Amino acid sequence: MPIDATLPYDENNIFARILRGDLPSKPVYEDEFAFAFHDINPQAPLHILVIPKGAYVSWDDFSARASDAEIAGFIRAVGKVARDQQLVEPGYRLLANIGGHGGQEVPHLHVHIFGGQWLGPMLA
Ligand code: IU
Repeated sequence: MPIDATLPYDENNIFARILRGDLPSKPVYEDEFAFAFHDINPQAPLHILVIPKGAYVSWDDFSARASDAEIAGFIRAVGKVARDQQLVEPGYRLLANIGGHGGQEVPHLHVHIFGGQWLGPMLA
């Protein structure tokens, strides 16, 4: 069920619990600003989620409230994961679903990284 991205941040959402270490994940990368882990239901041979460590629901929330350091750190982390996973030369796709029309399911901002094969003109 897609979320309402205008709701306040829920400290008990599933990605907040993963960040706290209360729930397991398959980590790929972590630094001061971001955490990356394998999607539990991969839609491509490589499907990684990158999340900011701060409590942000959506891209709008993040861009409005996060510090410049958090925003830069998060964007750098997405790029670093793609480089570390050898995705730059073959190419890859970034996606952020936001709110109801975007089909966002988890109310903690996340960027999907898809790769490992030709992804077609657009994901369904
Ligand atoms: P969305 O952009 O909010 O629609 O994507 C949520 C993603 O989180 C989706 O691809 C799920 O497979 C993924 N996911 C996960 O990796 N681990 C979980 O425990 C849950 C969802 I719930």
